[in-house]
Amino acid sequence: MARKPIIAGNWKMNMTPAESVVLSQGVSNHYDRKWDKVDVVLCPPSIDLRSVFTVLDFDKSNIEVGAQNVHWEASGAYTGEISIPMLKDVGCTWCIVGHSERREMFGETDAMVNKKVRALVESGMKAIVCVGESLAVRDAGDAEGFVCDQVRAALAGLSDDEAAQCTIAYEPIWAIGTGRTATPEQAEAMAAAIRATVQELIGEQAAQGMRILYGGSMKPANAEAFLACENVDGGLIGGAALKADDFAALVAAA
Ligand code: 3PY
Repeated sequence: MARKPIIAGNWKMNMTPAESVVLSQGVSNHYDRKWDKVDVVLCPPSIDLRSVFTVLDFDKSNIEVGAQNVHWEASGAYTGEISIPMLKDVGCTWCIVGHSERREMFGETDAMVNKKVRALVESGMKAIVCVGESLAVRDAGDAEGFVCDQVRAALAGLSDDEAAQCTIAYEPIWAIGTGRTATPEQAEAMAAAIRATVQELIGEQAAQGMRILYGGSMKPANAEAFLACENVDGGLIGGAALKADDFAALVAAA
C-alpha cells in the first residue's frame, strides 16, 4: 500500500511568537505543488500557534499545524495544561504525544499517552505518537520488545478507523539532541517491528495504512537513506525544523 509521507517539524521549546512568524513564513515561502504529495506539519510551542496561523495561507499551501502536547480532559483545574478544544479552536489538526522528553522529564507514562491518543482520535485530531528506547535498553538487546510494548500501550483500545488517525514516530532516545542517528537499517528493522505489532494489535488494514516516521537528528544530509526504507514513511524533525531551508529540503526529499 502506498502511504503518503509525513514531514513534521517539532520545534520543541524554541521560537518566540515573533520568531515563529519569521520561521513559518520562511517555510511557506518554499511551498510548491510537489509538497502536496507529502503531509507537512509544523509543531510550534503552544504560545506560538496563533502567530503561526496568521502567516500560513491555507488556500495556497498544504502546511498543517500541530501541538507538541495536550491534556486528555476537555477543561478543568489542570494548571498549565492545554486541552483539545483549545487546540481545535485555534486550528490545530495534529498533536505530538509521548515524546521521550515528556516521558523522561515530565513523568508521562504509557497510560497517560494512551489517554491522550484516545482523546485526540475521538475528537477527530491526528496523533503523532512517539516511541523509542534508551541506549541502556538497546545495549541490553531489548530495544524491539521495549518499543513494541510502548506501541501496544499507546494504541490500546483503538478501532481501525481511530488507528488511521495515528502516526508512530520511532525516535531512539540516544539519537535525540546528540547528533547521533540510528542507521537506516536499525530504523527499518524497528519500523517493521512496529508495523507487525500494529497488525497483531489492531489488524492488517491498520498496519498497512499506519505511517511510521523516523525521528532523532534527521537532517537533509542523512534523510535520503531513511526515507528510502520500506517501512519508514517520513520524519519527525528536531533541530533541522528550526531552519526553513533545511525543513523545506526535507519535504522535497520525501
Ligand atoms: C529530534 O530530532 O531531536 C527530535 O526529538 C524530534 O522530535
